[in-house]
Amino acid sequence: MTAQTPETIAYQNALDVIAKAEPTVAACIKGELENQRSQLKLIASENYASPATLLAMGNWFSDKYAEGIPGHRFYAGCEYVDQVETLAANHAQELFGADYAYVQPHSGIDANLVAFWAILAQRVEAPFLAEQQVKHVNDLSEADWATLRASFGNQKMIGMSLDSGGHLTHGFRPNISGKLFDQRSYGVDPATEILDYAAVRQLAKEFKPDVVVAGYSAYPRKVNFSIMREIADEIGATLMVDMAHFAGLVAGKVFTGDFDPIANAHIVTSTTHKSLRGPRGGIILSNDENLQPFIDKGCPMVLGGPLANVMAAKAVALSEAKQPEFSTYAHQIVANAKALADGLKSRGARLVSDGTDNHIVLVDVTPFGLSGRQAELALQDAGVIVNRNSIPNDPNGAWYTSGVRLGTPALTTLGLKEADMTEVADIIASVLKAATSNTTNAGKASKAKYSLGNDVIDLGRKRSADLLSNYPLYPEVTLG
Ligand code: DSN
Repeated sequence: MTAQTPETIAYQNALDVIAKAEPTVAACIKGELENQRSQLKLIASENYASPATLLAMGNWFSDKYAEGIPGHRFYAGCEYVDQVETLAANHAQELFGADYAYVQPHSGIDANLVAFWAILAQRVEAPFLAEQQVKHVNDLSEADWATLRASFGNQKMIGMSLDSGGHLTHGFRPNISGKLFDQRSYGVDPATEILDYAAVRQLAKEFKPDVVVAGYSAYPRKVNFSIMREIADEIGATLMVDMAHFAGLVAGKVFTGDFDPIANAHIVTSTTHKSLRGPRGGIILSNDENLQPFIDKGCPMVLGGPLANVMAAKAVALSEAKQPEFSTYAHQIVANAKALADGLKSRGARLVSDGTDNHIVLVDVTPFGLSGRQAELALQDAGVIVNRNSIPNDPNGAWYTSGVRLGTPALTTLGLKEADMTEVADIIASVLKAATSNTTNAGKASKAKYSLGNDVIDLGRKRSADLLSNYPLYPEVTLG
């Protein structure tokens, strides 16, 4: 009998303990691992964190309240929370070459909210308090407070349009950022589907936003943040970059120089769980010392108490990302995305912008006669997990969409290389070519119903499973 690994012992024992309290939860945790092991994960925003990162989250740090910042808490007994928060921030600063890091945000949305309020506090609140010659908002009269509150709502922002790949938190009406800021969108050139910097500059000059947001969740190209900074500086705006999707490519030194957000923006937000491969959570970086004191006020201004267990896991993951292997990993993510793009193109697919510079490949599925919804479901049948996504000027709207977004961070973590991505492209193309759109009960073309032969489903599943059998997920974990 072979000796059990520490990871197997840790997880097997943890599941036994959980099963004693609530067996269904233990069964679901096991089921999730089996699911993830059996599917080709191409969700661009997902990854597989290391067992060390995952284990750092499951402990008594979760029991501790620690509102405030290290050394300045609203609760006693925070010495170990202070240590892990400071460690995570130090790792983040070193990894990204930033003067300052705030590791408390619970998610990317939270990180963006903290950033927006920090920018508003710096640009609107602080000058108003100085003008009124008071130090604190509680020192303002009711009338002055009403004036300040009204002026918060008069701020303007520009961000990338949703169908060009922007994110809902970049000033769109369904999100709180759209209710907070008057927003206008910039987009891609209709012919090339690549960001049109001249149009961004023109919009900025005409609309005069206070905040220029750059970053994306479904744009398959790199962004020149040096040009975005020039545009922001020309109008006196604050440049905020949301690098949630591509933080791993920044950490791994794929995006450097003009393409490095930290070197160019006033403030940078991110998640920690996407290409960065850490725990689910958010982070903020800044080289602007004027903004840093306001970011520090994120909790309790916007955030609930920091999750010390997740900050501990962030420290583990950021330490992993500082190793040279992480840079190799980040470069392989992009090499794999390019191989996937080439494989799909040579099999007849049309890609938004005709390719990729990052981890994302956005496929226009309309030439296959499908909506994004139909393509997503057909691929799932064959064991390929993707998400449907709008494409520029999408005729099918945000729910059904006309595209599927593919991302390579997770499969690259498993160890897949370019030749494997050609096989992935072939599996995807065979499903998209075989799937057909059905009609609704009223006889109209359906955007949701589709048909896919069992032979195609079975073959797709077999090929996906065969490929994955070469690259097992968490091979150090064997559950009984
Ligand atoms: N959910 C993330 C993504 O899939 O891109 C963004 O919020």
